[in-house]
Amino acid sequence: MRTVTDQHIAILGGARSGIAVARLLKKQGAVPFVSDTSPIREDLKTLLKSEGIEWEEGGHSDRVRQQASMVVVSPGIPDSAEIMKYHKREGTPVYSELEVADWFNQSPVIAVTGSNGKTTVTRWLEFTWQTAGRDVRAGGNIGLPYSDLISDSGTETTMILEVSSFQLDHIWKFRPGIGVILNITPDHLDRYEQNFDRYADAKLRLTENQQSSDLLIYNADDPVTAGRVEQLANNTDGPKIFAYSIRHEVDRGAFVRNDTIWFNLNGHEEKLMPIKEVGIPGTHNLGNGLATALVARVSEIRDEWIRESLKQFTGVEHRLEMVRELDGVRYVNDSKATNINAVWFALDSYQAPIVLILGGRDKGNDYRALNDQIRNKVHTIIGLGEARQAIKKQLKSVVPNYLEAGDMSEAVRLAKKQGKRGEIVLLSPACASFDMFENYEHRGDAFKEAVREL
Ligand code: UMA
Repeated sequence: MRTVTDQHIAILGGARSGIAVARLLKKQGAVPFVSDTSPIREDLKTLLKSEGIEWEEGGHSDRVRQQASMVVVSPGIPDSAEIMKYHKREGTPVYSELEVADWFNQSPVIAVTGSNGKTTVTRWLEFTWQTAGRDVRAGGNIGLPYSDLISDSGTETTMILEVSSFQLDHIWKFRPGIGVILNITPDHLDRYEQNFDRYADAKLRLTENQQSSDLLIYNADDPVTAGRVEQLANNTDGPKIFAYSIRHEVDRGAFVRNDTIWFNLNGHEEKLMPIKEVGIPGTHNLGNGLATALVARVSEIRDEWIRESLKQFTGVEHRLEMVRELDGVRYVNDSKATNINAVWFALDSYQAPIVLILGGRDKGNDYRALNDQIRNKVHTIIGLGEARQAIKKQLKSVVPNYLEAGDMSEAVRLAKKQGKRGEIVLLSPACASFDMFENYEHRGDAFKEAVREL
């Protein structure tokens, strides 16, 4: 545990991460000061006031430039922000909320990263631990900051964290006992100078402080992840590496043989269960299930609880979430699909013809990566939000019917006109939500409300 008593710490960003870490630091005896370029929510200001934490809004003043011994940065603030450039020039120590929360954590940590599926696996692990009757907290990028989990957890608790590249950008000593890398596909390239290698480097930081008593679990079916992890394999001081694959058998980890999930641990093979019993559909979810099962198995959760959890888990909100069936058309909310790869997997999960609602804040996407899936399955695309122009330019010639909507309710009404019995209306935007919504949850809720009003 690190001592921060009486230290003046500048917290950049007064949203969920900033408020949570300010409160944690205050409890640890520090003097945090929260600063945001935008207005801070009233309820959050009330909370800060009640705990004696000072703040400013509408800009970063000299107080967060000159009077701070260290800075904690929220994940949403890019290194290109003027205040970040200032602290880089000055050499001020800058840490992410993930790093700082970890200084005060006593629980074993399982950290899950990847471009897609990390919320599903984080929640699935939490569900497995609950099924086994073990004490567990889940948080991180999932929406509940790590800092908020510290006060009511102890050495018997397992801390399961969804970790984003933004949170890893400013770690120093963060060292999960078990690290999980699900996949690395293009996302957030606007934050990494359009450089995919830099984004992959950020993801790999999950394991940079791991030691030989730690474990790293990775998806051997994902070429980028596998390539990166293979480079680590020769490091004798590094973590023990386990793989999972739905395509081939692995020497150490989990795999599928004759439609059955198997473990291979220390040269000993064990059968777990038939894949048809896994509760949520889609081949990518079989991979997520394997990741979950393997993490649980190496954490000494009994196979009967792992089987139960793999059967009973129903998935997460805003991720291929079935909202309603109306006139034979299924409406599916996949608002959490904020990159191209996630949309590819969403389209891959269905055999029926699809009306696809796509768009939001573009992150430098190449929508043409969806061409094959669209040609096979999608008869109508409804473009939404700032990305409409880019989508139209790249996909209009690929899809039979291209339409545009001004808001979510119009998009859903247009989709209803286009969707026929047996088909699917799918919101799977491939974009961030911030052009029209507070976050992807807000966007998913708007979709669900519009669908329920049909
Ligand atoms: N701001 C400044 N100065 C600047 C720029 C911005 O003060 O120069 C302010 C903004 O006005 C804003 C704050 O900084 O108020 C940034 O807050 P934030 O965007 O980091 O918001 P939080 O509520 O703290 O949410 C963050 C994560 N957000 C992002 O990574 C963008 C949440 O992940 C996470 O759930 C939460 O911490 C708790 O850990 C969301 C996300 O979209 C779900 N993540 C990305 C993803 O999943 O793809 C990575």
